[in-house]
Amino acid sequence: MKIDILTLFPEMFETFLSTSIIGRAVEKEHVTIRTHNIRDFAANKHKQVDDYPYGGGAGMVMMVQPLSDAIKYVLDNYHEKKPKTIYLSPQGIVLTQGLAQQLAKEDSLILICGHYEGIDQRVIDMYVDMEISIGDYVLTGGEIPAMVLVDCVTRLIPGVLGSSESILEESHSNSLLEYPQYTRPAVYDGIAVPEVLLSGNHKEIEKWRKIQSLKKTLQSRPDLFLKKCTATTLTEEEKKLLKELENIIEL
Ligand code: 4GT
Repeated sequence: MKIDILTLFPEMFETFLSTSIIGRAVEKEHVTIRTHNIRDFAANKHKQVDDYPYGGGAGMVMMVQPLSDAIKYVLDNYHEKKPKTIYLSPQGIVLTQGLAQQLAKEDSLILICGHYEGIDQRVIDMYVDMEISIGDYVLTGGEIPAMVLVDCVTRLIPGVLGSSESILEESHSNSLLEYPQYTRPAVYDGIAVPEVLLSGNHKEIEKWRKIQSLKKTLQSRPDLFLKKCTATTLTEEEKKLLKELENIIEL
């Protein structure tokens, strides 16, 4: 996959793109990620990229010209097929694991990072295919949301994760949260690892983990739990585990 990121602060991406699993994915060319400084496309001699909002109000708006020219530059120089162009903003549809799975199938993406009060609407109208939010809160810029999107999409590209970093059994891929994990030592500060995990009884371990997942989801994310109960029909095994769960926690 090819990803072009348009930002006023390309240096924010340096550590992210060269570290850990993302760094390895870049090195192995599972993904090609370029950052472009929007300020380089400012036509104005002061290299101005923002201006006062029409209609008044607080803050500044990112101007249409530098952003448009940056997008055109990326399209003309790096892409034959039109990449899916995404603007990260609190007004977008919320990023989910399902959306990340869809995006992971794309050949190329352009990510636009806003600052100040956001970007001129005409950029969105002319070039943006999709507006994406990483959650219901406000940040100072779209750079961290762009990193969040790059991280969660890149790890879904075949070959990026090793077999020990498997993505088969994890939070959100089945609408349930992950069960608790433990590693050595078996006892720390007098606190022991749940005995079943040391038992070697794989059927019992699987059952314990499923109960823990259901319990954790019910406690932390009742909304997800409800989705799981309505969108999918519970298997007989899950119904049985829920009955057992009723005895463990107060509903
Ligand atoms: C939050 C999000 C986002 C911001 C989010 C334009 C100016 C947007 C600042 C930027 N805040 N961007 N993508 N929840 N702030 O995804």
